[in-house]
Amino acid sequence: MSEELESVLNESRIFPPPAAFVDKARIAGWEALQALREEARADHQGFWARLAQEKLHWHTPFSVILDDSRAPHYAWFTDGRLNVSYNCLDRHLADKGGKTAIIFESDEGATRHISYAELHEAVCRFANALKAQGVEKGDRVVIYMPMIPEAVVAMQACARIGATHSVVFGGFSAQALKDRIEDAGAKLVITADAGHRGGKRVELKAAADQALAAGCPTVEKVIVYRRSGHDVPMQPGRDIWWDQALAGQGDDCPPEWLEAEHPLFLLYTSGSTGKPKGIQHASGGYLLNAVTTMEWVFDIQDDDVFWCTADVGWITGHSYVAYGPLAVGATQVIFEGTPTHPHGGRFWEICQNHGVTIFYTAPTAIRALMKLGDEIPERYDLSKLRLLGTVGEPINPEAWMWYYEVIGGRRCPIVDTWWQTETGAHMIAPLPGATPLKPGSCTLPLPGIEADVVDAEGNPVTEADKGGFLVIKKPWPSMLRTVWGDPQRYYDTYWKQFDGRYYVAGDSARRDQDGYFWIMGRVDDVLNVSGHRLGTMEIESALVAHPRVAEAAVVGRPHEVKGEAIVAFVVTRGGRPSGEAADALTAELREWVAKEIGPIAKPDEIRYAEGLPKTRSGKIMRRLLRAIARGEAITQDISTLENEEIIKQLQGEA
Ligand code: 7RM
Repeated sequence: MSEELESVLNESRIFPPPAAFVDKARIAGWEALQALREEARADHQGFWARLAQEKLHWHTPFSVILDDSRAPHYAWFTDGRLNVSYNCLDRHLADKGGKTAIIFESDEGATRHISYAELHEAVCRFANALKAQGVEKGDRVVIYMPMIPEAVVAMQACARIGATHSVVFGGFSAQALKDRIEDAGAKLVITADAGHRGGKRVELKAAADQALAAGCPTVEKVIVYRRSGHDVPMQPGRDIWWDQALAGQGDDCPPEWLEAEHPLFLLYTSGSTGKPKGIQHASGGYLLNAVTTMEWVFDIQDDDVFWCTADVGWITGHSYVAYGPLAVGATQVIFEGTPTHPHGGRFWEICQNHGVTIFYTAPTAIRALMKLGDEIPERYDLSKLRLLGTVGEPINPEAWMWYYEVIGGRRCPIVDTWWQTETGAHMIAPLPGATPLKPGSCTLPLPGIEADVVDAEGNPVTEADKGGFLVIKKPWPSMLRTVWGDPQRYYDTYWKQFDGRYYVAGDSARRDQDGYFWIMGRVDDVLNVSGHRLGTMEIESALVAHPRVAEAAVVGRPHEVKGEAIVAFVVTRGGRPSGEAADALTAELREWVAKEIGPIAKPDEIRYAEGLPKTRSGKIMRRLLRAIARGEAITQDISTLENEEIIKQLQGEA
């Protein structure tokens, strides 16, 4: 059995930065990027200190750059004081008060423009309302809101007064909400009567009531934003309408000057056990990397219209909706709805109508929209777009090319950004005016980020295209600080594997002959077939390159001879095949994969369904698929599953 992960994906196209883009880019050309990397390599701490001084407003300047005395509980800029909300709002007022901060489009299509001055006023008033409800510095506030500007107002208001927020995605169930409220020990919950998504009402207040009825003893108050206007029961003494909470509150709310390490937020993410982990982020370091990546990776400019489609319930909606774009004084679009309601051109219509210049979304959305055909995006004027981005999972080269050609008109670089809830900001990503692109690769680590691929002993994998563990070898400002209330779990999950020396991302990756990083999937997604370790993503990528395949997920199942057998779950274009048609397609796909990758990667079994089980953020639930492939009973929590009915199809029972 070979120790290494073997890479079988072969992608050789290279796209250098277009000259017209380089001309105007913040970091223009390879040499400019290399100069930044060199600066960081020569003096890691000095590099981050320089940027922290230049990019952030400090009320009290820091003298300590990095405190590693409790490593791997690292702390940055420890004796400095700042306020994240001040950095996102107040500091723009003098020259950008009238500039649009948020262009909001509701599910129904109504739009609102909110200037920096208006957003500042709204945040200050709501911060005063929180204080009036008894929220103090250090208290936890859970935010369970639709994707509306008030969600950002609530987050920024917490940041202003030093309350630590924990946003729970509005698509999560009452049970998931309760678990998170209890783990965080929240004093106050901010929610809405309901949300609107894809023409449907999401009953947020009802779910919050259910969560609170089942426990949550620390919650004293619930503030309810009236989004929908339908009747919801309000519990006297506990529940208060958003407007009532604001009544009589002035717009003067001086920011709390907080230590750089003050916990800005907790964000829960699922781990390998059932209990979600409260990923704890700090203030100064987090905001610094939100800003540097807005500048480096998104090349943000004063006249850009930036649109990150992520919900604020995910880390992407924290760093690239609620904080990053505001910290750099940008104009951004916030959209409440879904990509295909009321029609499959909704995203492209929004890009056209609001003049979006930078568009950032997930591969799952790109593939879903690609499936609808080129005629739809071709109906819209997408000529203002200048930069595209992806995040969340590896993008298969076929989807990359479609995004590049049909959406970007071969004019827009694509930034494939690898990062995690835990990393706070982009870690491995191109700079669009400097880095030549390869479809499917997130390219190279950002300046100041010491990423590497190592073997089981922690030694760098030096051979090209050999896989290994993706690690980060030096602390960086926006790294998670701990798992809330569970420092042991922080150590065990992220540091133990290499005795505290490296941050372990839990992804496998390889580097090609140019040093480019190719993410192969989560470490537990790696298959070992006859001694060959294969990334599931590479087989999936081969499958989706077949014209009949819309989506594919591949998992392993124990096999007596081969170690693992390959089971593929496939969604086809144009209806789910059955009987002889399914058998014929299976034979064809097996040959196809053999041709694309090699006979070793041929799926042993292919099951067809109308969809794949995904979390609400669009990630395929691989542990669930593994259980299904093995014919095991399903023990994992499927309450957050978007589409429960397809389970039967995948089990072969429907
Ligand atoms: C931002 C986010 C993190 C996991 C990560 C990877 C996968 C994210 C990419 C990617 C390949 C990418 N945070 N992932 N980005 N894989 N290419 N560009 O998604 O905490 O929710 O997920 O997502 O496995 O470890 S997250």
